[in-house]
Amino acid sequence: MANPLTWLLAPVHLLALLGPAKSFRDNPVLGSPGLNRAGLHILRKRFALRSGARRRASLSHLLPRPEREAFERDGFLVLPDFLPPAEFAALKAEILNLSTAAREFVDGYTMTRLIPLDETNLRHLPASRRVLLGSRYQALHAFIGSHRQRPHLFVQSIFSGVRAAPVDVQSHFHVDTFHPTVKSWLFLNEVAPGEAGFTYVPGSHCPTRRHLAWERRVSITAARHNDRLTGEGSLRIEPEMLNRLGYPAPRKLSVAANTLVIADTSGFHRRGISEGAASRIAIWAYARGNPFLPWAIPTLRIPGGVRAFWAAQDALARLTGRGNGWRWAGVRSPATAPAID
Ligand SMILES: O=C(O)CCC(=O)C(=O)O
Ligand SMILES: [Fe+2]
Repeated sequence: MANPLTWLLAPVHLLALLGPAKSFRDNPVLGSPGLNRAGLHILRKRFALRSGARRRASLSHLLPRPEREAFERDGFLVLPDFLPPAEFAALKAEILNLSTAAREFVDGYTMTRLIPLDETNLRHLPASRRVLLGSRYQALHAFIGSHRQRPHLFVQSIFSGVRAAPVDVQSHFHVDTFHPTVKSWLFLNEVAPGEAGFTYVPGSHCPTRRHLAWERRVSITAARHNDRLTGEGSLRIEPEMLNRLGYPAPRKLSVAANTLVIADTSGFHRRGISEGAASRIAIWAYARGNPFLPWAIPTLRIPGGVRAFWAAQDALARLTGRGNGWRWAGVRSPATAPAID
C-alpha cells in the first residue's frame, strides 16, 4: 500500500506527466505497472515524438538541406572542420588555458570533469563566446533539440582508464530520455578508434515498432528494475537486443580535433569503450525542453543556471547523506591530470 506522502503528492506526480519527468522510480504514476501495461509510457513517447517532429519542421529552415536530411536519417551529425582554423585555434587556446573551479566525478574506469561555460566564465573567453552564442552553433542545437533554447555549455574532460574498474555507466547502450533532445561535443583534440568515441545506433531516434514494443515491456517493470538508470528513465539495452529491434550496427565515431558531433540522445547511444588510458576534451552542450509543446517558442532560462542547480543537489546530498558522486574539486584546467585517491 502506498504511504500517505505518496497520496499527498499525487497532484504533483500527475502534473509531472505534462513535462519532461521520466523517472519510473520517483513518480508512482509514471512507474505504475498497470498504467504502463495499458500504454502510459508509450503514449507519452508517441505524443512527444509527434510534437517534436512538428517543432523540428518549424525550425527546418535553420539547417542546410543535406545536414537536415543526414540528421533525419541517422539521428546524429558529424561535422568535421566545424570552425575555420584560426577561429578554432583561438577557441581551443582559450579553453585549454582556463583555470577555474571544476566539478569532478569518478565512475568505473572514468573520471569526468566539467567546467561550466556560463556567463561568469564566458565573459573572459571572447573567441569561445562568439562561436558558442553564434547563430550556426545555436541553430544546430535548436533544430536537433527541437526547441528555441540556448543549450547549457561546459568544458567536458573524459579521462578513461584512470583505475582498474569496470566501464562507467555511460558506456552501456541507453537512451537519455523518451523525447527528442540534443547533446553535442565539439572535440578539441583527436579521438582515436581505440579510445572512448561517442557511439550511436543510426536511425534509432525514430523508433521501430519492435523498439516501441520492447520499451513498453521495459516500462511495466522499470520502477523496480535492477538497473538504477533504467528505473530513472534512461533505459539501458544489451547490444544483442539492439540487433533484434531491427537496427544497424552502432557507429563508434573516431574524430579529428575541430569536429562537432551533435545527436538526438533519445536514440540509442553510449560512450565507446577505451582500450587503454585516454583523454577526451570537448565543449559539451545539452538542452531539454517540454516534450509536448507543439511550438518551438523561446524558452526562459532558469535564474542562477547550472550553478544554482548544483548547489541544490549538493545541499540535498548533505541533508540525506546520499550524493550522486559529483563534487566541486577545486581549481582545475581542462587537461589537468586526474588525481584519484
Ligand atoms: O560521452 C559520450 O560519448 C556519451 C555519454 C552519454 O551517453 C551522454 O552524455 O548522454
Ligand atoms: Fe547518454
